[in-house]
Amino acid sequence: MRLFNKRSELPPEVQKRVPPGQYLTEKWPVLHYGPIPPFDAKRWDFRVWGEVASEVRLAWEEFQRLDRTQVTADMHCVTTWSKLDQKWEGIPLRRIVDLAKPRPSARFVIAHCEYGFTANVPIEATRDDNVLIALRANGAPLTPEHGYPARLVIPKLYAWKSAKWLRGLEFAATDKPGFWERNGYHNTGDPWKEERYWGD
Ligand SMILES: Nc1nc2c(c(=O)[nH]1)N[C@H]1C(S)=C(S)[C@@H](COP(=O)(O)O)O[C@H]1N2
Ligand SMILES: [Mo]
Repeated sequence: MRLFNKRSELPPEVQKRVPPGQYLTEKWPVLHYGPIPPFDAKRWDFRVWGEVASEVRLAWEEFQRLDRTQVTADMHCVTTWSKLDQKWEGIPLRRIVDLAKPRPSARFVIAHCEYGFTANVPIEATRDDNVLIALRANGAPLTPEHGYPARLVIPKLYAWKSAKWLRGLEFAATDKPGFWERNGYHNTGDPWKEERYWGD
């Protein structure tokens, strides 16, 4: 297994997929604050609320039966590692939007996770075809440390927006900075603009 480090040593076609200031890794690091939450299929539910025409509450049984999609996408962590060609399988965010029908007043999406962790994005960032709620990664169910049973994946933003152990989505009229966004990380987090920290 090769572990490239310097961006300048990568072949040009790979280099152009690695945003400025990032290093390529072939391992998949684990990064989060706090403990890994336990999963109880009987108590788990997925909720959508806020500026929506129909609130959603799905039990695990129903949630994991929603139609799935597969996405291959690169992953960029603000701590400077990038991992190319992650293979995700899960529920396209579009499917959740169809169920909940956000009102025109909905301008932000707040991901709500176990233990009160949240991450905020402008609603536009959730409209790409490769945004999904992943249940599987690289051919297997998510492992507990990578977000089992479900995590948000928004490939075009730094990976702290790809909230693990996701339990719900809130559509909001006003922005609500999430956990990392309140703790020094940039509110938007576009890796191609190196929006890493407050003031970048
Ligand atoms: N619930 C939760 N999700 C989270 C985090 C967290 O602290 N809590 N950290 C984020 C950060 S900073 C990164 S880089 C990615 C890392 O995902 P991975 O551990 O699967 O590589 O998860 C994101 N999702
Ligand atoms: Mo991160």
